[in-house]
Amino acid sequence: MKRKSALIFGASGQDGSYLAELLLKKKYIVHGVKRRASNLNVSINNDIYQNRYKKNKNFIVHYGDISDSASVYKIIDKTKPDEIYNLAAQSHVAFSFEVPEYTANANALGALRIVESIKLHNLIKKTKFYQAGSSEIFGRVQDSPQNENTPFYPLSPYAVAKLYAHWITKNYRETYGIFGSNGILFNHESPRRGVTFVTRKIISGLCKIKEKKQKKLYLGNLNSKRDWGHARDYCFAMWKILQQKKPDDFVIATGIQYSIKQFINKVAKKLNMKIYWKGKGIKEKGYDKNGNIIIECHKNYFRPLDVNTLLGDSKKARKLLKWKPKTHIDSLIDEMIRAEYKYLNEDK
Ligand code: G4F
Repeated sequence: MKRKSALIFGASGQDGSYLAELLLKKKYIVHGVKRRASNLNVSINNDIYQNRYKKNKNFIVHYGDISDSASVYKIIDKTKPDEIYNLAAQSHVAFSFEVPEYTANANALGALRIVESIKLHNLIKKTKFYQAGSSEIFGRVQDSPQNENTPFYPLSPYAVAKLYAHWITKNYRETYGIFGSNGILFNHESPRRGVTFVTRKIISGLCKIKEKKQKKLYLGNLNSKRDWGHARDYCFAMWKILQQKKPDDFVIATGIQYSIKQFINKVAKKLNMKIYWKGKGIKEKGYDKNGNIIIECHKNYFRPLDVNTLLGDSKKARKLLKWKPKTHIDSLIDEMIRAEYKYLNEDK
């Protein structure tokens, strides 16, 4: 039987690495698009990339950039894959306020470049397309929990761009019959998460404070609530979405939410650190048992506009995809703490 082939834009990120592993296990030929970087020490995912795939002849690296039309068209024409996953994005919501145009180019027009290229290369009957959507599009939530029918209300340049990508995928599906599906994914974390995202930042910070390698952790809004799952489970959902007979849109979430402060308390408990909270708003501080301030809020980490609460209802995915999250938040935190200690020891 002929092997299936998949093309992943954003293959060296957290999700790209889990998805590539899954597809290789399923015997796909995997084409991964990666941006060329002058700095070789880019991220831990780069190591995953170098070490795990280097010798795998079923993983083929293509250098390109989602913000460059010619490279997108060229790679799609060259590979003519059965499945395309668009995971490439400027993925940091706070940073999108600093670089709104770049964010729109990568996150909104990136999706357009792919669907247009599927159309231009006559791949509509062959290639299925997965667009990585985000729960950020619910923004100022109009209903709770959020499902596929909840009205959108994006609150950042990131979310506005992701909403364009969502609609252009739907538009090409309805206009040209492209098999284009959106996964509306709620927050998903793992040891491969970048250190600027709040879960990894908290785990990394508290481990270092415990090991006396850092004195304080500075954060922003401690009261926003998120629905956190494991990236590995969510990548499995991406694949399932493309195995359906018809293209469709799916919310992928756990259905449980915690505030940033509750997440900190959970991590601290696992590290046998008790945190005593005092103050309110930006003045709220976390103290250790000796009265030292170990957590403080800093205005630099507050967003001009934040999404205060996100809680997903993934009933549709559970029913039609027969998908459900496998990893409980406690196991996710345990895995992230174990990995953090590994990184700390390697640093030594
Ligand atoms: O970890 P975050 O930066 O994730 P955010 O903004 O929810 O976005 C992530 O999930 C989305 C899915 O819904 C993805 F689309 C997106 O690409 C990304 O993966 O922040 C989570 C919350 C926010 O409310 C933020 O204000 O944590 C709050 N927070 C408080 N202190 C902080 C910090 N966030 C960061 N990054 N750094 C802080 O110091």
